[in-house]
Amino acid sequence: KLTHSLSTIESEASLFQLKASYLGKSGVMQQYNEQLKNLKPEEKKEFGQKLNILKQVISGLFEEKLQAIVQQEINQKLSQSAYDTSLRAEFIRAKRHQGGYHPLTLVKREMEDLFYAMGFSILDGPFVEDEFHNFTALNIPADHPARDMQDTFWFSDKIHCLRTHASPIEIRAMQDLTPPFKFIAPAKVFRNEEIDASHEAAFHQIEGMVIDKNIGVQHMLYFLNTLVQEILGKETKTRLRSGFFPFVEPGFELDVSCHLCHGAGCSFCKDSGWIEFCGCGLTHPNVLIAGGLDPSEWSGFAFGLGWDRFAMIRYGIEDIRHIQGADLRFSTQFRSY
Ligand code: FA5
Repeated sequence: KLTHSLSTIESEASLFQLKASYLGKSGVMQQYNEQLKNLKPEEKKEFGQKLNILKQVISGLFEEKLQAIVQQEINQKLSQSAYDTSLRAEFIRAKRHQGGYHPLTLVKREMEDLFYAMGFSILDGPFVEDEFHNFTALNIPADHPARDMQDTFWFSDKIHCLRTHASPIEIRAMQDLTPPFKFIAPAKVFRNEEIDASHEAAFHQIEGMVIDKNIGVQHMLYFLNTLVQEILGKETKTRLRSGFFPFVEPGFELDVSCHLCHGAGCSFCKDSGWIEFCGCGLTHPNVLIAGGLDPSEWSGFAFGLGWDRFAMIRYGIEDIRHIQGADLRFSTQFRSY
C-alpha cells in the first residue's frame, strides 16, 4: 500500500503529509508501538525487533522519494532557465566576444608569480619623482648626460621630474624597509625621446633588487637566469657584457639568445642571435649610503629591464608602437583566462 501511495506523490508537501501518517505521533507505526505494551515479555522482544526493521524500511522509502522529488525540481528549474548548461564551454566562447589581457599585464603577472614564489615583494613608487631619488641618490652626478634636458621631463620647479627609470624605487625601498629584503617593481617611466620601433617616450621597466649580506655577481646571475629560463624557456641562453650605470659597480648588460631564431639570425635580433635584456650590477656603496644602509654591513644587486621589450621578446612583437597603440587587431591576439 505504501509503495503505491508513494508512486502517486509529486510534491514535497504531500510527501511529508504521507510520512506523518506513517511515522508521525498518531501514525501507523505509533499504533504498533501501542500494541507492544500489551504483549507478554517474551513476545515483546521479537515484535520490537520487527517493528524497528519496518521503521527503517519505511524511512528509507521516504528518503528515496524525497531525493527523487528534489532532483525532479532541479531538472525542471534548469529546463526553464535561460542558460543551457548542457552546452560545451568552447562553443559558448566562440560565440561571444571575449576580452583578453594586455601583453604587458601577461608578462608582469608571470614575473610577479615567479618572484613572489622566490620570496620577493612587489613594490611601486610615484610617477613624479624628485631630483634626489631619480638621480643624486643613484650616484648620478649633476653633470651626467642622463640629466640632460633632452631626456628628462622636468617640472617648472626644476626639482621634480617624471621618473626616467624604475631605479628610484630602490632608494625608497632602502629608506622604508629593514634589510635583508628583496623586491621587484613594475613601473611606467618617461623620457623625452624620439619614438621609433624600439623607443617610446612613455614606456615601462621592471626593477629588481636584493639587499643582504655578502651578495655577489653569482647571486644576481642565479636570479636573472631563473627569470629568463622560466619565462622565455629553458633553452634560452644568457650572456653578460660589461656596462656602465652609475648606481652599480661592477655594472653589466645581460643579453638573451633570440628565442625566435635560436641564434640562427632573424630580423627580430637584427641577425645577431642576441637581444639586449636588462641592465644589472652590484649596488654601488654610494647608493647604499644614500638609502641609509651601511656598505660595510650590507650589499646588494639590482637589475632593470625594459618591460615593453620583454613583452616584445616574449611574444615576438616587432614594433613597440603596437603596445600602446590601442589597435584591437593587435590586442585581441592575446588571450588568457
Ligand atoms: C636603466 O634605466 C637602468 N635604471 C637599469 C638598471 C637598473 C641598471 C638597475 C642597473 C641596475 P637603461 O636606460 O638601459 O637603464 O634602460 C633599461 C631598459 O629599458 C633598456 O634595456 C630597454 O629595454 C628599456 N628602454 C630604455 N629606453 C627605452 C625607450 N625609450 N622605450 C622603450 N624601452 C626603453
